[in-house]
Amino acid sequence: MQFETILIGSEGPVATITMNRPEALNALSAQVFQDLADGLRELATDRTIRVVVIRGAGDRAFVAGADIKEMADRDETTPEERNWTGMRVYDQIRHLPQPVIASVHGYALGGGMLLAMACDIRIAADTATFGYPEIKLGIFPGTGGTVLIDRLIGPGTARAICLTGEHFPAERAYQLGIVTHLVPAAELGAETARLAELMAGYSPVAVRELKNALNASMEMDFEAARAAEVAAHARCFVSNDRIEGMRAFVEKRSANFTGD
Ligand code: CO8
Repeated sequence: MQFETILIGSEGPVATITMNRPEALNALSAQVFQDLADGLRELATDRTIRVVVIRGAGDRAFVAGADIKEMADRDETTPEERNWTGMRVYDQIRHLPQPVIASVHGYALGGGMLLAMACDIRIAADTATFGYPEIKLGIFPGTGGTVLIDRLIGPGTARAICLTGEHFPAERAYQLGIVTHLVPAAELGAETARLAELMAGYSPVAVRELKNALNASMEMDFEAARAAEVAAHARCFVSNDRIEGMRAFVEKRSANFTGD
């Protein structure tokens, strides 16, 4: 797959998306959103890929937010459309059938922190820096940014992060749940690979349906989410992978999941 602003490569069942505008700290331009949408669409239907990793090129940033220079130059007549376009890309990540790992080093700011939060697993180097600085630009975190942080870490601290715009270190992001795994910077690649390999060994059916249930919990009310969980679990239970997983346990061997 060839794109202007991102690189997508794979090693066995693990695909890696590299945000590739290091000269702009991997800022999210309209072209980046377009490339991500196209790349994710292809990955979603690729049965050989079982885990997706998102990382930033260069040594300074995961992603330093939306492209401010592009936004500054724009006489914005369709801000709502731009918001929805970005939001749909974050939704694509949350709804991708494969688990998505954000492997974060350097700056993860604004839309970059949101990109990480849209991923299922967020592993960060202890030297990484987070924040929602949008308020300093005369806007606030759009493209679903207020809603996702609120659901993820709770309204009190979410409000403070949005309103102060202050940067905070990876350790704080870990305490808040913005980051799920924190490692010394030198171990980021190895720990990302370990987690990817671990999840690549699980049933693609179970992983997909688990994500459906977790997304339903985030997006629906209590009863509707529980009904969606029951339906997702039932689809998982009738899979060949479920039979294989349980047989393998009984026969004291590792399971060989095929995704059927
Ligand atoms: N957009 C465009 N270019 C950027 C961005 C960005 N977000 N961040 C950094 N760059 C560029 C710089 O302009 C600079 O380029 P150049 O060398 O050509 O001047 C290069 O990257 C290196 O950056 P700095 O020289 O600034 O490096 P510093 O070490 O001095 O500072 C910082 C690093 C602190 C990360 C600083 O670059 C910074 O504050 N960046 C902006 C962070 C930010 O405010 N992010 C939020 C953006 S808004 C957003 O994400 C949500 C918008 C919602 C969209 C809704 C659509 C309607």
